[in-house]
Amino acid sequence: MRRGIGALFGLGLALAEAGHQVGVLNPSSPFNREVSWLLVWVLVFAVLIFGVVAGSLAYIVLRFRAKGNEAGEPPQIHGNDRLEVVWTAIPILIVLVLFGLTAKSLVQVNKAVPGALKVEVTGYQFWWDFHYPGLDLHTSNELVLPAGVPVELELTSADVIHSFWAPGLVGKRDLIPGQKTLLHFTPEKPGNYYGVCAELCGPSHARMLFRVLVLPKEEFDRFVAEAQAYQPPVADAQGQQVFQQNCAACHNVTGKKPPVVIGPGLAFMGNRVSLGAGIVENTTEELKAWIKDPASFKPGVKMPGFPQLSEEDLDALVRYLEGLKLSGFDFKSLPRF
Ligand code: HEC
Ligand SMILES: [Cu+2]
Repeated sequence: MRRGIGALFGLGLALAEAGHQVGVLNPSSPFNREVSWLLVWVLVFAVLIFGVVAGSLAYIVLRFRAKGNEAGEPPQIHGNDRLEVVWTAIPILIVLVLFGLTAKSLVQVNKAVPGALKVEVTGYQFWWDFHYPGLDLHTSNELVLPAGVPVELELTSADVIHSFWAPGLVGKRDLIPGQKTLLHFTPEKPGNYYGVCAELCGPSHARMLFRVLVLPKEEFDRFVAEAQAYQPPVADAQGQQVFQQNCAACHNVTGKKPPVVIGPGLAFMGNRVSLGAGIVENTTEELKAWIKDPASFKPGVKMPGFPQLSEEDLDALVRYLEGLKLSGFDFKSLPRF
């Protein structure tokens, strides 16, 4: 039964992107376990109330139906104090119980964990920026986290209100300009988790996705160590030149947060599983198509297209971008949630 309901809930998200399995009743973090436990309680009461209401209705319809031989109206009944007190008191009791359980869960999931890994998340129309202040590390659109380690996200927005939601890991939290909100959770299972913006934020709101790549702790530590010592490789000198001339004003490739953020950091482009804020797989064809005309992927996108680049320049540029990577990591093979 749990699975059946989980499947129903997951259906909308499954339609949004086939291949990712997220289910409210198939939780893979303590946060989601807390929420799914609450959901079970709400369902229990909902089914109970439905049973009582639908059952009484069926009983009354059958018991008091016209039998065919009565003339005129049957005897009329006006009010029943005892019944009315009962049907007022019971719902109040149910609401109080649900309120208590919810309050307990709210306290539970919002508790700060000392020593949590801190990540600053900034929302932009229509992409996500991630900065790890304690690690001097910066990524965009793909949040890399260690499994089994508590995380504290500090969320804000550079423009309008967005909302961070990775259904397989944690509930939604708004990103509000000029304000910082916190979100605590602990990812448990390594995987490639699907994320979305859950607050209407402009023409490409529905295409403002992201990924959370949860790695085994040792792999994450290796990723951080190598990212900190990162010297962006130059796989193609001509490509690097094209990049400097056309792209470097908006995109940083160092893996550190630049003083001014305009576009996503592209430091680990060759390791990326997705492109365009999580909307398509990171392949050579998609990357070329994106650079030529990002607006065909995302209406209202804040990146100009580069249809004027020669095929040769574009090939060189893409070779350069795909060479921007840390070797020995295969994020594409992570299980999808
Ligand atoms: C005016 C600033 C600007 C310039 C110039 C620019 N970009 Fe972008 N770029 C952006 C913004 C903003 C985004 C985020 C778009 C979105 O997803 O909504 C982006 C996204 C991207 C992405 C997808 C990144 C991801 O995390 O999924 C790639 C790849 C990219 N740009 C490559 C390039 C290349 C290559 C050039 C040069 C030919 C270039 N950009 C020039 C602003 C710029
Ligand atoms: Cu948004």
